[in-house]
Amino acid sequence: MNKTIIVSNRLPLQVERSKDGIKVTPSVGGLATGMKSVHRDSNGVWVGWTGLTDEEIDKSLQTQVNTAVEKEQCVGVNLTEDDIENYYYGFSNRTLWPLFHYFLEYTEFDKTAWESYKRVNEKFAKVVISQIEDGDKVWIHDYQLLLLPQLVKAEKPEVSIGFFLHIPFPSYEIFRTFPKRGELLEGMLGADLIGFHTYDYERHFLSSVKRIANKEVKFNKITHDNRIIKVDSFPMGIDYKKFENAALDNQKQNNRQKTEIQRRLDEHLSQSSSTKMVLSIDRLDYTKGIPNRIRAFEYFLNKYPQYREKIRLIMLAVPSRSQVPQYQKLKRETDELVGRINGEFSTVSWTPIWYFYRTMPFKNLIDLYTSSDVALITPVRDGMNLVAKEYVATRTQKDGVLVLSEMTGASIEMSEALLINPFNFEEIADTLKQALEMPVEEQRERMTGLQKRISRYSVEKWAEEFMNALDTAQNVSEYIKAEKLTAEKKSKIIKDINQSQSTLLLLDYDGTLVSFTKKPEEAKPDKELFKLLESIAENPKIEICIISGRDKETLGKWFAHTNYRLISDHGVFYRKNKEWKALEILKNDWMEDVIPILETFVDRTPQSSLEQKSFSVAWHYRNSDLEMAEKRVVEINTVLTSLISNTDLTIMHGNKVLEVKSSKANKGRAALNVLNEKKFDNIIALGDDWTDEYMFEDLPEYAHTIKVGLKKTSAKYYLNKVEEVRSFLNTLTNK
Ligand code: GDG
Repeated sequence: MNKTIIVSNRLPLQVERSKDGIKVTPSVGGLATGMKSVHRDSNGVWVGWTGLTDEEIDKSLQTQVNTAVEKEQCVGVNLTEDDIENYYYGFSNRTLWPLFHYFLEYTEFDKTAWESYKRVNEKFAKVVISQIEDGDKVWIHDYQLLLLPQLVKAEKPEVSIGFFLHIPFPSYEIFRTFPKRGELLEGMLGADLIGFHTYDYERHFLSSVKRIANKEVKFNKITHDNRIIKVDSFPMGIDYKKFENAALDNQKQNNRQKTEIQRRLDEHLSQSSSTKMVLSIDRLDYTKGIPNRIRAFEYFLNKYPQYREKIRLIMLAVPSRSQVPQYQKLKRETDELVGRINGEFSTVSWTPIWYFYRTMPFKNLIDLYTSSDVALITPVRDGMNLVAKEYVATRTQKDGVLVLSEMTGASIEMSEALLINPFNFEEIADTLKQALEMPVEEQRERMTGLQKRISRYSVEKWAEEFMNALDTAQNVSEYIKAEKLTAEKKSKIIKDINQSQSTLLLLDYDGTLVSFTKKPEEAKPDKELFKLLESIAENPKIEICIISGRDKETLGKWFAHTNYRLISDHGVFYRKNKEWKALEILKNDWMEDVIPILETFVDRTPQSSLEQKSFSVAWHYRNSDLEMAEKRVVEINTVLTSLISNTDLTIMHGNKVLEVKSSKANKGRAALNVLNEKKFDNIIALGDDWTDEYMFEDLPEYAHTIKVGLKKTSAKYYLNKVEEVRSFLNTLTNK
């Protein structure tokens, strides 16, 4: 049975050394719940670090650890102390985390940490690859493993790989500052499906893919390495039922069953009917906007003194990454701020902030959620923020107000919350007042809307949708009807050559026989290509015809020493027996109107250029910023369409080139011209471009039409790249 291999930095379990050896406790976090159906309920495997370094597990314990972990359907990746220092605390948390959360000033770039990150991603790749069997799928999680998709894809190209980023993907302007930006993108592009929490992160990623990696992006699909990679947003949900049920249990408990914290909370709330509690829960992380929140709370107490002694901010800050200096600094800052405000405002019976710096058991978490009138969640940047959703799930009476930063991914789905800008203290203070004074009917109305959405899109649903999308992601037949030119099909073509009298071999040039170069004039035929074509031409049953958009001077010069048929300028000129003739009588007086217009686009689009041919003008933008160039293409279309409306001119969109030419000439008409002249009972045609589609469409049914690259086509077959074309042509030589 096919399985899913889940990969994350940490395994969803705690491994501890105990007196009797090794103790493994499964953790019950949101991710583990979401993955349950693909992990526990099927024969899935989870690959990740156990939490113990190689130094902590001596050799004698290793087998015990492996066995204990295996029982939980997990496989450990062994990491050393040095790995944790450099890959985890170093590159992941001192480089990627701040960079992706827009904290450029905190982003350190250290070569040793980068090398370690690469090495550890390779360690993960080894373990993942060792687990893969035919038909398996791989789902990789988060920023610690950005290079892993490509490492796995390189070894196992047939395996379907999904990648999900739990943190924001920053805008191009931020991402571009990073020295290893290209490598990170290449790493991610090994996946077949790339998921983000929100459309904004998706949009930022696609922009970097276009502008840094120079890949073709159409809507949410990237063409790369002859694969189509799907990018989509999947807002992660929570285990809604778990939180709702825990809240219901909390209400049912009698005084004896209550926790110490619950009793203290009750005590505070019973002081008067106007006593209110405001809650915040987060890891102590600089992205969570903790100092802003405390300062805004201070501002609130000064602006609305009537709330003193009536409200209390309960702040649970969970220790996190305390080895990293910025986190130590944040801890000091938070301690000082809480101390100062409590010192300034406290009375004998009231302290404004209750501050807990620790983790709490789940039961206490529920005590806090269910006892708080307002949740005040103010991150300055947060991929999603599950705390906001958990608060909503525990409000079984449908009361309570969520005040949420608009910088969280969650805010996009939670429009009934009171949204705030975490940098605007005035707004936070006023919104907090609005929340505290909100009529119950309005609270219920807002909470009902939130609960409907959050309960529907639970973490299980999130995982299910991602897996469904992964299933269809690799199914490229959705877009491409052509079949792969397999060895079997190649043999059939060769058989047809042998059985027929004469075969016409129509070959496009750029992108088919040679790869694209930065400058079109550099893509000259190489020695090997000449040799290959000569060997084919030795077969008297095959006639070669190069059919290209290049001008006749260039083609004529390059192939001067051969006797191949040549068709140039997209079908305007035809060379046979070394004699050129015009297939179409075309004018070019329109150029004086079109060229000045295109020149204004060259001036406004850096790195683009104009090529004037005998009967067409081409605007090349392969070296330009693709995002900008694509906008220009739309503009050019608009400007030129009205100009050419009563002419026989047409605008053609090639591979990073836009060409204006007469519609009277095209490769289809030109190819038919050759066929009218001589009877060929077998035809093979290869091309990569949009312009070759005319040829594929117009050729008789018996032609073997072959598209180069994974693109929409009317051709029957496809090959991936120039190298594959050459290897196919080589089979035609019989050598
Ligand atoms: C990253 C992204 C994205 C907190 N304190 C305690 C405790 N928690 C639990 C909460 C919640 C989780 O931790 C925190 O999740 P968040 O989503 O709020 O934040 P990050 O840890 O930064 O997570 C974030 C997330 O990944 C998922 O993709 O939403 O944007 O930064 O579930 O309940 N749990 C217990 N005791 C505590 O003291 N038991």
